[in-house]
Amino acid sequence: MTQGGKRGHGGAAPMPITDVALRGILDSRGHPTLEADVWLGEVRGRGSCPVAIAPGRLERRRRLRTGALGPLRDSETGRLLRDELAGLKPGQEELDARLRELDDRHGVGADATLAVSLAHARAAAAVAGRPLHAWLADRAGSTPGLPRLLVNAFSGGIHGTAAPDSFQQIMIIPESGSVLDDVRIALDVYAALERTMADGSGAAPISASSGLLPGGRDLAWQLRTLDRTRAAAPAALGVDVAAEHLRTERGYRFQGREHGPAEFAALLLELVRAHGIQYVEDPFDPADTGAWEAFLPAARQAGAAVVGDDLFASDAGRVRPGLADAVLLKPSQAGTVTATLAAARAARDLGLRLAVSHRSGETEDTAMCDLAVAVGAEWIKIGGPRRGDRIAKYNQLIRLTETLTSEGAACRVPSSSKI
Ligand code: 2PG
Ligand code: MG
Repeated sequence: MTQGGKRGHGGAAPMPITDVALRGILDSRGHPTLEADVWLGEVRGRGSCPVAIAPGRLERRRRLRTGALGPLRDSETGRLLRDELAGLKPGQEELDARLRELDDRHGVGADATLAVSLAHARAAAAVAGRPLHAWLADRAGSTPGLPRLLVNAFSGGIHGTAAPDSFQQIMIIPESGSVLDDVRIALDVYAALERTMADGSGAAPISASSGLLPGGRDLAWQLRTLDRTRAAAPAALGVDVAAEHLRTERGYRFQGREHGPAEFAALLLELVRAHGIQYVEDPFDPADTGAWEAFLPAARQAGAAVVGDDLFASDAGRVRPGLADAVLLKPSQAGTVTATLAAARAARDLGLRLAVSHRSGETEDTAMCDLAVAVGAEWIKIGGPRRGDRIAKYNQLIRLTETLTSEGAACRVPSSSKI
């Protein structure tokens, strides 16, 4: 990780923070979350924090602020942040260390620290005259690149029901070789699925992250339907098992039965082979490291990449080899921009791949797209292509594609390469 000023562009000296204003806004599920404005002189940056339906137990915690909407400048947290930060001239890393300390000491919450951290990053990028993705890449010492899409087709697990016993997401992974064509493929496949699912009014029910809700149709039906629908399109399949939420005392609850870890692994591998699944996220609970270790070589051999979400919780200190092929990054798990970039660097240092992900409750903030491009993530996961909160991300990715193409940046993983 590089300090501002030491590497290439974006090296403007840190500016003093002149003001910090916190406010309560709504996420895409209509739940309150936090947004922050950070002022560096006349320049304002803004950032907000998404909210998960059921966060993993290892991630940084939000602070519960029931019903806190509108200006929170003079709330306990708002005042504390302003008093502690205004007048400082910190640079991003120092600011983020300070924010972490304020969370550890006063429990301001990862929602407050991320909103302020991101707001500062945006303001600092503007002061340096750099687009956010380029400014973040300067900090991370990474080469920007365009990711492949993970498109939520069917939702289930805890995103579909209070008693989860199936995958949280089944995703299509378009593989045309260009982001714009990938978006077109995603739209076509999704629309075809939507027609299959539509009720009498022509509408199909969707989850918080805009995946289709299969209702009474079981997993076998969903996978069969996906195989048929994408038959003519260059698109692979991925799944988020979100196994932390399927954990029972002796194993995992899946498809109406409890399975021991070894039996569950065998069942997952059978599905990987039968449907050519190329991406498997969180196949086991984070504590079940033995199961992860045994699964990794078998999954690789079957052609799937294993990805750690709740396992690593976007925490550099948790990233270690032998468990997964890739680290999923969620800034709200990490709590600050610097901690997120540190997790990205820890992954790269071990030769692991990266995915950048939304949360089930999103705001209109699109910084996750800039982050994915900045660290050259192999994948980006932004939900199904429906509703404003997800579409805002697709649109930002479309814009970034134009910027990166005109910068002549390395465009992406070639379509021929296996994930
Ligand atoms: C995931 C995310 C996003 P949540 O598991 O990857 O889809 O879900 O925000 O509920 O953690
Ligand atoms: Mg997940």
